[in-house]
Formats: sequence, structure tokens, C-alpha cells
Amino acid sequence: MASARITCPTLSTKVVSAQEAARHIRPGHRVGISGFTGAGYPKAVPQALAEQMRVAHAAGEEFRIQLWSGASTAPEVDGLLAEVHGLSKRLPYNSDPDLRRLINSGEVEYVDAHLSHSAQHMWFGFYGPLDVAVVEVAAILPNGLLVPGSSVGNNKTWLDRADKVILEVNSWQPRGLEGFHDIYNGTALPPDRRPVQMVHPMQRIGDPYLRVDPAKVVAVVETDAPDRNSPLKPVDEDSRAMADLLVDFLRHEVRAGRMPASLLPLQSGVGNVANAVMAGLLDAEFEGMTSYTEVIQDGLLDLLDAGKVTGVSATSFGLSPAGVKRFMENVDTYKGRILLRSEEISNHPEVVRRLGIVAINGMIEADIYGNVNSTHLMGSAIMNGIGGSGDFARNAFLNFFVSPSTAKSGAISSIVPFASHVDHTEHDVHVLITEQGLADLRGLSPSARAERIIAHCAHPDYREALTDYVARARAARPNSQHTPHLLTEALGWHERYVETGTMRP
Ligand code: 0RQ
Repeated sequence: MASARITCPTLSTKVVSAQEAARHIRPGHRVGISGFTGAGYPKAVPQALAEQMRVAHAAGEEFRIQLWSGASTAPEVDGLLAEVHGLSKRLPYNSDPDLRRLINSGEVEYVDAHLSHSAQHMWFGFYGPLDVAVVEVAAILPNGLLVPGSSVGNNKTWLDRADKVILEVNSWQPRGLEGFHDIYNGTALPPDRRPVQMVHPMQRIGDPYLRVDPAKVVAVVETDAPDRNSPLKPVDEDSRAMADLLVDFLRHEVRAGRMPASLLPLQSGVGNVANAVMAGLLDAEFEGMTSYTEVIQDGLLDLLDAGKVTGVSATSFGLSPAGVKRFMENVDTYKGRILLRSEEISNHPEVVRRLGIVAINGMIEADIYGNVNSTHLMGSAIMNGIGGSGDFARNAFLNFFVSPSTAKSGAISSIVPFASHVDHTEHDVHVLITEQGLADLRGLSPSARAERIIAHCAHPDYREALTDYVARARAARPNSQHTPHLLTEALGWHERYVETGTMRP
């Protein structure tokens, strides 16, 4: 008998085991799964699938699939499918270390896509057909409507586009999540696309449920398992220093009359610095703030609880175990103050530009002219992916990129002569922050930017070498003063690190 979470007469007849459901996924299939930053991914079918892959491989049969998601999932999805060598291609984001190794060794193809593009490129037909969708939900209502879980990601698109659908109904997901979602159904293909009619971060433009054609549902699986919910690292000294610089800069912008005292809607990436910024805002004087972002981390709950932030729009939760407990115990108090949307809307360039987002994201390195690399180590190995950073940064009212000034105990400078990979071009980047200081690049020429970035953001150990590089580049190319480079030396710092283990001269 189906659980109380499945009250649709048609769909409750389709309840099967995860093993049986996973048999619908065949070698070579393209599979779209739910999941975003460790929230709302399917808990049972990927594990059953991995076991079937293991058996097939032991019998000498090839069993690999292409896996598409909202963003990152968890060790029991990406990690496990990597362990059984079950993936041939992954899209649009990954942060699992085991899968990262297979991507970097060349075993798995990786399409690192802007998150706002992933759904529309599916609709445009750029990725081909989708064989199976595996989507976790919190409940199935009597009329067949689906109550989404702790993330929305690309679920709507996968449910609409897949030939077959497997639903996982997870009773760990709070039943009270009903009413937290806003699923936009108005996206049409060009030339018939209409404006997204949103002028406030908390405006509803869709309805609270996902829909699925019941005829496509081949299996419903019941689970009761938690999201990944990693504990938060304590905020370190460098992150606090960068957060303080950022919060001070926001004050400066308010004083200059460029931003209201309640700021503009905030987007922040995930991780240590993002947490520190949220903690900094908790102590700061700003009131009536809003957030239009991807992921709700504990810091945003703190700001909601303190009444400093009045509303948060996102596509996913990314809470610690303590954050989950707090949310679950107080679900109803957050209703109406948190909205979860599809990632094509949470990251929509049109909406980001209209609302005037303040975007705060991490980086791996920046060059002296302001190009930012968010994704590649030494120009070649992928770290995670561009995620939503491009969707937000390019269209933001104001963007910040933050990083410690060095990595690997000082052997790597995060400020380099030339970025070894560029995700955000010099035309897109507004403000760089390291623990050394802040460089406001708005309205500056490349040469002026170089002076400011070296003086304010580079680590003192690397400042002289950077200044020397610029001076020699200027001297060598009298008719190329706009963005002077020494072409054979521009990536020399990276080459030196690869060969000797340090960028130090
Ligand atoms: O490696 O863990 O092996 O020590 O990179 O670096 O400093 O801990 O910073 O966790 O904030 O990640 C850009 C990767 C920063 C992240 C990036 C090494 C460093 C360490 C991590 P170890 P930190 P963070 C919203 C927005 C793109 C996606 C995005 C990211 C590891 O912010 O993936 O913005 N951004 N999404 O040692 C070599 C350098 C390095 C370096 C750092 N210059 N060279 N290694 N590292 N700098 C979320 C979504 O879109 C879902």
C-alpha cells in the first residue's frame, strides 16, 4: 500500500521497488535527475542503478549513461555512479571529487553550462532527447499534482521533456513544503517568448506544484532519507576579512546614493566567504533586505529570523544539519518568506538585470586586467563549473568576485598576469576582493585596473613581480598600451607552478 504521501489513485498503483524502477534506465540513456547543491536529489534509484551497472560491468557488458541534473548532487549519486564507471557524460554542474577525477582523466565528458541555459538548451533541442527523468518530490496529491522537495532545479523541464518518468516520494522532505514553490509555466520558444513579468524578488509568477503526464510515469518509489546537508565550516579569518571589506563597500555605495539603504536583492555563491558575508550582514545596519539567489544556506535563515531579510527567492536549500532542524521545526513561519523556483527563473538574465542584483561569487584566480577564472586549475583541470556565477555576474547591478590572494600555502598567486581560463571577462567584472583588500574596477581602463588590482588585491609576495611584468610589457609594446602583455610570459607563472610546484620567481 502506498504511503500517506501518495494520494493520487492512478499514481499510487505504480509504486515499485527502486531496483524495479531502475530497470527502466538502459545503457546509453540520457537521464535527467532532480538535485541542486546536495538537496532534492533521488535517494534510491541511482543506488539501485549503480548496482545494476556493477553487475553488468562484471559480466563484461558496457553500462554507462549521460546524466543531467540541476547542479551538484551527493556522493550517493555522482560519487557512486563515478565509482562504478557508469557515466559517459555529465551536465551542467558537478562538485563531486570522485567524478571530478574521472572528468579530468578524460573518462567522462563534462558539459559545464550556465545554469540558466541548461533548461532552455534542452527545449531548443541542443542536447537531444531525454529518455528518463528521475525526480524526487515531497508528495503526490489526489489530483496528480506534485509537491516539490527541497530543490527545484531543472525538474520541470525534465518532467516535461522525458519519455519516461520515475518519481521518488521522500517522506523525509517536510510535508509543510507545500506552498513554498513557484513553478513558472510561461516559457515559450523564440520567437514566441514573452517577458518574465517579475518586478520584485518575492513575486509569484507560477503555481506551487510540478505537473507530470501520468501516462509517462513508469514507476513511483518511496524513500525516507535525508539530503546531503554538510556541516558548515567555521568562518576563517581570511573569509571574515573579505566579508568585512564587502559589507563596508555596500555602505559606501549607499552613502554615494547608488543603492537604497535596504540594498538591492543579494545573490551569493556557496561556501565559506558567502557564509561570512551573511554573518557580516547580520551585524550590519541594513534592514528590509531581500535575496534573489540560487541556494539558501544557514546564513540566510539567520537573516530571515532576525527580520533583516524580508524574503528569499532561490532554487534550492543548502542547509547544514542544524539548519535543516531549524527549518523543519519552524516550516510554517518561513512560508511566504521563501520561494523556490526553477533554475531557469532563479538565474534568469532578464530578471537579474531588471531587479538589479548584487552578485557575490568565489573565484579561482583573476588577472591584472580583471578577467576572472572560476572553473579551471592551471588552465586545464576542471574544479566545479561555472554554475550560476555567469548568469548573475554578467547581468548584475554590481558584482563581486572574492578569493584569498594565494592558494596552496602561498605557492599559487590568485592574481596572475593572465588568467589561465576566462569565465568572466574584464568587461563583466566590477569588484575584486582578497584578504589584502578590495579593487573597485568600475569605469577604469585596463591599465588603471592593473595598478589597482596589484596594489589592493595581490599578496605582498607577488606584488613586485606583477608590477615588473606590467612595466616590461609596457616598455616592450609601445603601440599596444591598452592591455600590455608579454605573450610568451603571460602564462609563465602557471607553467612555473606546473613544473616546479610554485609560482614564486
Ligand atoms: O582546494 O580544497 O584542495 O584545498 O580550490 O578554494 O579558496 O576554498 O574557495 O570553496 O569558495 O571555491 C571558485 C572553486 C572557490 C568556487 C571556487 C583551490 C583551493 C581549494 C577551493 P583544496 P577555496 P571556495 C553559486 C555560484 C564557481 C561556481 C559558482 C566555485 C579549492 O567558488 O566553484 O560561483 N565557483 N557558483 O586550494 C589552484 C588557484 C586556486 C586553487 C583556489 N588559483 N589555483 N587551486 N584553489 N584557488 C553556486 C552554484 O552555482 C551551484
